[in-house]
Amino acid sequence: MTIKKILIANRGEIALRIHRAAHEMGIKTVAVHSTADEDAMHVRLADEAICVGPPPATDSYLNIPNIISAAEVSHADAIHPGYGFLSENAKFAEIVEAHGIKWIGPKPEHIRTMGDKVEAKRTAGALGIPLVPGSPGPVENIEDGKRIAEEIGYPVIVKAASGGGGRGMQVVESPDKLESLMSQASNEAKAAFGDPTVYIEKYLGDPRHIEFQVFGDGNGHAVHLGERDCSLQRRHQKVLEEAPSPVISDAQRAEMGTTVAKAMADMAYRGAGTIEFLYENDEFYFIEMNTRLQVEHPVTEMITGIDLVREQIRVADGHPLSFQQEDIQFHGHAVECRINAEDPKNFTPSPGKVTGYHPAGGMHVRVDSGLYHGYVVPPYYDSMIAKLIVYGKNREGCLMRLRRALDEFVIEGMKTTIPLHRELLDDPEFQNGDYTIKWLEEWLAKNAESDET
Ligand code: MV4
Repeated sequence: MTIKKILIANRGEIALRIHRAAHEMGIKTVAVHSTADEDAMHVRLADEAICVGPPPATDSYLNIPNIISAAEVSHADAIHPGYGFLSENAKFAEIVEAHGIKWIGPKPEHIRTMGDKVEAKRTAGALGIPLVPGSPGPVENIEDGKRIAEEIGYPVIVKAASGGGGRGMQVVESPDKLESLMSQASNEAKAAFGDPTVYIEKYLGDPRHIEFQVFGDGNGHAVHLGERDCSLQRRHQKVLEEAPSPVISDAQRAEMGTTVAKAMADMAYRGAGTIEFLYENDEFYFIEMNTRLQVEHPVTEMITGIDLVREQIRVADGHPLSFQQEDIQFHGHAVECRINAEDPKNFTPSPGKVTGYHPAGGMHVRVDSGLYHGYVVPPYYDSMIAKLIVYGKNREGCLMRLRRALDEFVIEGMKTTIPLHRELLDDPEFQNGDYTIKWLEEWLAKNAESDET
């Protein structure tokens, strides 16, 4: 036991987030970086930094041999993958462990199971988590598909078993369209993931996306840390997340939270995880589980006071959870705005040099970002450059503080989505928490129209 040095296999704000948790525990950090990231803040902060390849992520942040070599030469005794990149690569997790390096993440078998959406549903269902009605397994052929779709009733949705991010998904309104849309979904799945396997679900027309944070010690103890409402998305990219959800009661939270925590205990889940649901007409329907720390984890940290990254490191080091379910209390409200280097009107990327920088601050305001004055945002990676997370005693107070924080946040030298968040805050429907997964795209279309006229 006792991790002394962590290699952080990531970049940007999440690499900083992990570095901070490690240093607060007296643990040294090793940064890895591409040649495009030599001047990045995660490289500057870390105790050591090792270049793992050229700018394209496939050659650097996804380069398993180079990252393992970096861990060996730096004598790191653990690897934290952050989110994205190698974080849900079961093979990588196995390789890390085979090298005697601690994997700060879930057991590889659980990463693998949840990576297959059909297996994930089967597992969740067996553990008592409510599912979207649908095929019990992969749909092998069109006869199979027709029969299942009739059973559950149209409209249905065809999804890729290896999917995620909405690729290889087709909504089918009527039986006559099933055959062509099913083969389209299967072909897209084959092209995108190398796996043509598809499954069918009842299509929910206007749900919210609500996810539960879970945490396990890997030995049969697990807790939940409440939900996050992530319904505000554009093209399957989350834009703003909040906790708690404006529509979930304390009783609903306790009930579904208990169900998911029990499920994680039963599977002896280790580390941080997220159980994703669609929520419609007061019912939860499981769709997927993410076996990683998520971008939006800070809103959960804000309302619980729990440091999720510290806990990930502790559990990976063989410690029991530092809290039990009854120790976890929910206080107030938190919102996260994802700030991207993009044109707020058309979302085209806008990387460039930071010529002016003044992050928001003050009470209950958190900025997770690798930006600094003079930094050049490289064009090769995700366009998210900062997260602004704000806490308030209640949702209204939180939104008032968020408005103030957005008004003082200055990033010069590139276009950012700060103005978009500022406009969103002034919308009465958003203020009322009256939104579903379709709401943001409709709001954006409506705003684009009114800009033209
Ligand atoms: C659905 C759905 C409606 N009904 N499943 C999109 C990404 C993938 N992870 C799950 N997705 C959806 N699954 C059923 N049975 C609608 C979506 C969906 C969506 C889900 C969450 C957040 C935003 C979304 C935007 C469009 C579609």
